[in-house]
Amino acid sequence: MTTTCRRALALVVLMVGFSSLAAMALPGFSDQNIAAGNLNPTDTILVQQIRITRGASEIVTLSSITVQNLGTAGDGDIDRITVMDGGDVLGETTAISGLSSGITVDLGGFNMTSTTHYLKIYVTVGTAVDGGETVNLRIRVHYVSNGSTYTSAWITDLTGETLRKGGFDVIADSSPAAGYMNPGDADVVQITVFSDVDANGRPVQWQGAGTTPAVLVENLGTATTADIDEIRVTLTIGGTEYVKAFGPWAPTGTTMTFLYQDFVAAPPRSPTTGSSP
Ligand SMILES: [Ca+2]
Ligand SMILES: [Ca+2]
Ligand SMILES: [Ca+2]
Repeated sequence: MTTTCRRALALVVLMVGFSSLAAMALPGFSDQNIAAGNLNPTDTILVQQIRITRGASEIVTLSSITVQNLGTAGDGDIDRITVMDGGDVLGETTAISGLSSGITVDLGGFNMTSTTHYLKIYVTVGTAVDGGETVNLRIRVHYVSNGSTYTSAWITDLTGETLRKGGFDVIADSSPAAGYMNPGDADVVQITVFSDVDANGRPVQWQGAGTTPAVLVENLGTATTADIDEIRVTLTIGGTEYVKAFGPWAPTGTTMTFLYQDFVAAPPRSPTTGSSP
């Protein structure tokens, strides 16, 4: 190779380098790691937030986003996807079919007036969830920068969310270990913790006086009404105990039903209305 040839090669490499520097001026996208937790039917919850930054002299318009769910929640589990900037809705869709492979939400040509914006992605949960389905979104942004169109790389939600069927999101057994009971003995045989742990900020409220059961107790063992004399059920809600005092174990079949008024004489709360707790 001659000296002239080497100079020509060096020049080509240098020009490629300049070209790469120009490309680095495009906007930056980063996931903000929203960990919403459990989502219940009818909830509209922020699940992903993306920080977008542009250069001070760069003119950027956001055209649309592609949204894909990498989790297991299907078309019937999510009713709506909404994209917001601050308190403004930039776009939304109820055409959820195809979410597992990617759907488009039109942002109407949103002009980035600030150098930093936060795209907020909300999902509205449907009413037919089984519970346990997962939402783990990833987004790519289609935009115009200084007159040229671009598509960002995929931006994946760093923490996914889980759909729960509503009401109590976690039910855990913390019963004492199995033991023996003799005639005349009374002891705690079961402790179960029902928790409302979700992103909707609404408490589970128990049904007021009426015929709707508050608690069902079923004996899955072989002891009959001749073997079990009495039962007592204690509900502890927010540190307050509501007690059904000792009374005869009198199941219908295997199951005994306790009503609200078995625990409280005067309702401390109105019955639940509205969306899922
Ligand atoms: Ca998330
Ligand atoms: Ca709940
Ligand atoms: Ca709740």
